[in-house]
Amino acid sequence: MRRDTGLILALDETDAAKAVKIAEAVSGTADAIKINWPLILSAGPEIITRISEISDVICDLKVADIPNTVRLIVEGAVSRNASGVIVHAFTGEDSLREAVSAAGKAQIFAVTEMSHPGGATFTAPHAEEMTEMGVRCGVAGFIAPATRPDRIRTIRKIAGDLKILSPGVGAQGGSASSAISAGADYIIVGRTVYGAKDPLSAASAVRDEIRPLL
Ligand code: NUP
Repeated sequence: MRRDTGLILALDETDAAKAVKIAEAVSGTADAIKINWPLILSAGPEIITRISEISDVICDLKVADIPNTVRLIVEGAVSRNASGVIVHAFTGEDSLREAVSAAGKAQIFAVTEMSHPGGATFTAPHAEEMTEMGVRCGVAGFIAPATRPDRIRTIRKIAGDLKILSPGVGAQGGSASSAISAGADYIIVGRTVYGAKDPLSAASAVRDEIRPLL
């Protein structure tokens, strides 16, 4: 995945035609487009391939399962041309290793601490351990919360030069520049961009905010 703008669009728009239009408008301003269950469930898994014709695609499937099922899911996403897949780390080392192996040349990103308030309950107390395990398993990077930049700083110390992708900007209250300053490589932004009247100008505003910090 390139790093020109540091912005990843979270395309949780459930109207498939609208989603493709937004992807086309924003693709030059975002380094990748992240798609999640809401769009995949409304448009079907073929949307992964369709969006991959426009941009690098990260499938945010938050895979959390036994190793065999993890492999089947990751292979299903990668065979449809996903460049990356987001998986949960709490499932443990065997599942995470299987994800990395199933991904082949595609990248696995492991969730450490989730960005919403509930993420503080179970994920935060184990985020450091999950990051250490991710490093051991050979993941490409981690998902860490823009809503808690101090936690990005902590996770960065463990992650070394692996990638950190941070959601939680805008609608969830986090700041893009604070997250990048704390050590994130990419900001993941959803509603603030795809829900805007003019998604391209909303994306450009985030790009301009973080550009001096990249
Ligand atoms: O901890 C996480 N927080 C989070 O918001 C891990 C995620 N993968 N996400 C995803 O990022 C979430 O599912 C959504 O697709 C996106 C954030 O969207 P928004 O809050 O900017 O609209």
